[in-house]
Amino acid sequence: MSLSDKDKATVKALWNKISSRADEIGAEALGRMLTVYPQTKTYFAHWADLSPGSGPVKKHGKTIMAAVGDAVGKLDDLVGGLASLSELHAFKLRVDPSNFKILAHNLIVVIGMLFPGDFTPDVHVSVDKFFQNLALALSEKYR
Ligand code: HNI
Repeated sequence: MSLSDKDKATVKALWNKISSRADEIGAEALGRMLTVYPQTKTYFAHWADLSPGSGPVKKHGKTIMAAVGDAVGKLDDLVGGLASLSELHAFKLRVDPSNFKILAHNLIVVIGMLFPGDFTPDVHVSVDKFFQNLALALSEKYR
């Protein structure tokens, strides 16, 4: 389901509130994904430490959230905006696209956890749609 103008405005407003803690959100979500969905660890086997709060988890959490912030600026064309990142995950990293939804889920959990007052049901709906569309855009180059 594509994002309505209201969804886009809601996502942008939320991002303005949470972006100063983006690194923390990314690290927490990535650490949780690797712990709760251990099948995702296979892609990061070359890291020295995959446990929550480790150096590589913090560093990559920051990288992921920079890309999420970039996507917030491209809500009108997520497929085009994320094309090269999709290509990288499809052909170089060979990440099964089902994992994008798993990370999206963890990001939503962490945003709700760190910003309980802002994460109303309406915001939850728009943010969920955003991450589902982001996951879909990242999956675009697989076929
Ligand atoms: Ni992902 C590298 C963004 C989901 C596995 N990933 C990146 C990079 C960005 C990025 C940015 C760095 C690219 C570069 O070096 O040019 N990844 C994102 C985003 C999402 C996502 C925005 C979804 C929200 N990636 C996932 C998932 C997995 C994944 C779900 C696997 C479970 N990504 C990787 C791996 C790398 C990676 C593996 C290389 C990391 C490294 O350190 O070698």
